[in-house]
Amino acid sequence: MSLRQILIHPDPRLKAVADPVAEVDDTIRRLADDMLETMYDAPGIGLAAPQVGVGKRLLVMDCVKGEDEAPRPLVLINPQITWVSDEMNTYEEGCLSIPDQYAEVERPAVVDVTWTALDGTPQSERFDGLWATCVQHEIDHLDGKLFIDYLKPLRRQMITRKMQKLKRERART
Ligand code: K1U
Ligand code: ZN
Repeated sequence: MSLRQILIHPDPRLKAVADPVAEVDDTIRRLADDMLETMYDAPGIGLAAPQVGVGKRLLVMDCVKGEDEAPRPLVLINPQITWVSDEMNTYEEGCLSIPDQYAEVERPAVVDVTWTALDGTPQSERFDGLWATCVQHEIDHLDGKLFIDYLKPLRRQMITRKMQKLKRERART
């Protein structure tokens, strides 16, 4: 397993719609392993393949909160939201591709998701709470959408400028 570099916004690879995974092979299994390691190292609760520069529809997440609770790493290949609740939930979201910036985003509180697992079997689950917020945030990444796209243009511009400055500073060091 190895750590992958997380792309920082703005980057055209974060705006592209990712391609479906045609076959779960060794390349995909290694990508999933690397992404889980990268997510835990960051640390984060989710990570989508475009964030590490791979335009495939694959995401990982683990929203287990307490230290005393067992980790629950999930790998979702070709995930699809099949149902959303009318009830909405607002959560202060962050993003590993937009470091140190947080904003409230409103999304459906409960979602049903289907996907293919690493062993190739079809899966489905109803997610709520932070899991529901996270899976929607990550599926947005697969569609080239960032949480700042839900904000008013001025706020989005301010955050984008901060990220451009951060990238210039990082390139100098
Ligand atoms: O997609 C990403 O960039 C990962 C992102 C996921 C996410 C966070 C909050 C709401 C929705 C989706 C993160 O993991 S940001 C880091 C973070 O939230 C966190 C880090 C350490 C402990 C707990 C949370
Ligand atoms: Zn994100």
